[in-house]
Amino acid sequence: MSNLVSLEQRGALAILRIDNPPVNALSPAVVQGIKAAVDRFEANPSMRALVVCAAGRTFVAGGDISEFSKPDFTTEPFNTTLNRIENLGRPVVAVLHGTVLGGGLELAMACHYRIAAPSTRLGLPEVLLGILPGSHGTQRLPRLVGVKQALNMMLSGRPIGADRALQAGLVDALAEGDPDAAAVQFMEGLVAAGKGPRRTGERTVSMEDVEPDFFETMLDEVKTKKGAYPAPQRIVHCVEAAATLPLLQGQGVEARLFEECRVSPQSEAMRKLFFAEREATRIPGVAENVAPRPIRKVGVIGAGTMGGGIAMNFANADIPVVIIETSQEALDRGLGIVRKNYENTAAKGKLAPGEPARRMGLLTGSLDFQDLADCDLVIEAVFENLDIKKQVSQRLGAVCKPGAIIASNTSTLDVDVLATASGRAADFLGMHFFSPANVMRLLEIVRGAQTAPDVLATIVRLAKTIGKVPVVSGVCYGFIGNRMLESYLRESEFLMMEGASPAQIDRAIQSLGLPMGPCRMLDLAGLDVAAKVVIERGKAGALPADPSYRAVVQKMMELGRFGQKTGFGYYRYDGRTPVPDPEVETICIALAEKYGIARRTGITDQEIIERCLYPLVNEGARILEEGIAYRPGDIDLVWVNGYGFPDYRGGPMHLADTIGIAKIAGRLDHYAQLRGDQHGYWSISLLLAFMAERGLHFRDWPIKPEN
Ligand code: T1G
Repeated sequence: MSNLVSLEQRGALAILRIDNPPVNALSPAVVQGIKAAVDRFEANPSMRALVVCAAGRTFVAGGDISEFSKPDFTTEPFNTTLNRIENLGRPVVAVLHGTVLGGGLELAMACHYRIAAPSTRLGLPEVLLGILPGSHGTQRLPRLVGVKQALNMMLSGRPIGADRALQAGLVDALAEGDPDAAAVQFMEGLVAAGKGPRRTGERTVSMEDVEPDFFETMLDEVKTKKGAYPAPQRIVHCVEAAATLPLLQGQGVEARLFEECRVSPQSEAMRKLFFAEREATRIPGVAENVAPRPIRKVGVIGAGTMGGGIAMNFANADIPVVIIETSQEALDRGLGIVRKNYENTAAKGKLAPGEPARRMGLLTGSLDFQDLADCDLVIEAVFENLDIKKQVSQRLGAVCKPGAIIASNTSTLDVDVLATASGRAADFLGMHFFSPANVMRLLEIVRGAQTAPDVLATIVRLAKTIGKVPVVSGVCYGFIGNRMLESYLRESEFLMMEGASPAQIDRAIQSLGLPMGPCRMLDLAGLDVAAKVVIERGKAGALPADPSYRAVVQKMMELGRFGQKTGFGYYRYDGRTPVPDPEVETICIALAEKYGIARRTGITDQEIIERCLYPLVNEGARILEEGIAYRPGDIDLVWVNGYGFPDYRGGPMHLADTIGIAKIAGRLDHYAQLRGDQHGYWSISLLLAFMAERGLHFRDWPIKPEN
């Protein structure tokens, strides 16, 4: 037997235990070990029943994702063993705890009975990796819980709790206390009751409450909502096969469609993001075993849109929050918006009825900074102005207790300047949330020059607690995301002055899979907000010596065209619906004339994509060169979780690899020739040039340009 899988006999029972830390992933060795254990069980009739369980913090959390890109990867050996387990002549019970996901739940469903610890979560999250359950999950789950519940679980990828699993018939009992003892007791009960194997595969899928055109409707729905993803449609086909074909034929359909997903570029991109998310928590210079500081109470300065959203994240994680405002009226308004937000979510059935009140109970409003004195972390989310933020940082440095962490939600300003103002630079860092802060998953953590390692480790860990994807950035203008966004917005404005309409620009960018293009995005965020950032940078002398630089957004603000909130910006708005506005073209024609920019027709979508995306990738390479970001994967996480970049494209750096680094470098050079490069907009970063010359890709990271 391998040390990853053991088979122990206890009286008439055999205990098959998987032990492959940290999450008992089904590596080839584990799959081999399970097969060997089943061989031994089959060969030993004195073993009257089999208990399948796992050591450590969780039962099997799925197939080993790191194996899926291997050309010879196959689910066949594991699947054969699953059918053998199901067809055993003696009862088999799976004892579940932790997160029973993917192949782990499929193993459990091949067993005849399932008992679970009350805190167990069960799910088939494969769709989040761009694949579908490939070990009979699409065939056995509908037989156990019905078509609708099964599709809901497989199309959302969300796990369900043990209670719901019990109600749904996915598990047979909840096991309090020692799982082994519970298993022995459960099996002895079975044997005493003379109950034998109960094969899920022999069940038929109940079509009782299923409309005749159900699968057709579902297919249309997923094609509309998730057309760019290979897996959802195939999941519907697999479940339809489960409902209409015998088990083995259904398994055949599943195996074929699983393979189509596995080898798809979309799944490769999404799997890469899975590991990038884990890798992003490793911070150079911060040991993995640094003890985090305790965060039991949080303070938030500012109850505006960002402050309110930030506070909700902590209340959602049961961490009490003090929210500070300058006036009672502002405080009441801010807390009122948070309450409304919770009530709306509950009204949609996404929060239990009592939850809005309970979470509001964790939020305390105050006008007094002294009420922050016992907070472990304080985040300032005041107006994006350097002087105001310096004053607030200074006050926090004075009022916060020793050991408290002080953070700024600035999206652009110099965190080291704010850290110095606080007088506690080692306890200071940036926590850049994205609007709406209670929804967007990204948390850009800005590491100051003096931020202490335990402060970083604390906030990276806290990010996971509040359901965020942490990415650490060094200090520079706009950190990782907004810095790369700058060139993307610059080119979108030049394209408008040259003759492309906002609608054409947005359509071209949306063809990449982004939910909206730059014009619609800024209209939503507010053209006044965007213009003020440019003007502030101009005052700080941080803009190129180009009078036409970001001239369109500044003109829009001048004309009071702030975007959706004023009913017109790059578009005119009919409610929330953007409508092309010929007035914008008039404005751009005038600006083009003012700055001597030639207008032209026939600007292609491809040119728009190249001029918006390639400089963004080039800036990403510069950010890697400077060590502002530690890995290309970190940059991809920023764009996927903060800017709506489609996960099935893996992020801009992954997409650049699929386009080809040499091609991108060539096109940057092309535009430098075509447009002139007096302002360095098209100058190729050292890293990108180095990679292009040597045929390297971002996936070859780490790359040192000098050698
Ligand atoms: N394969 C390989 N490595 C995995 C893994 C997996 N399935 N799950 C986790 N890891 C690694 C992870 O990279 C990290 O490594 C460490 O374990 C701890 O993870 C046929 C084919 C289980 C909820 O999609 O959702 O089954 O960084 O930091 O926050 O149908 O991990 O320490 O080196 O995330 O406590 C389906 C994926 C696979 C579940 C735990 N299963 N995992 O979260 O720890 S497809 C999944 C998770 C499948 C079959 C198909 C989470 C977790 P390192 P962690 P965590």
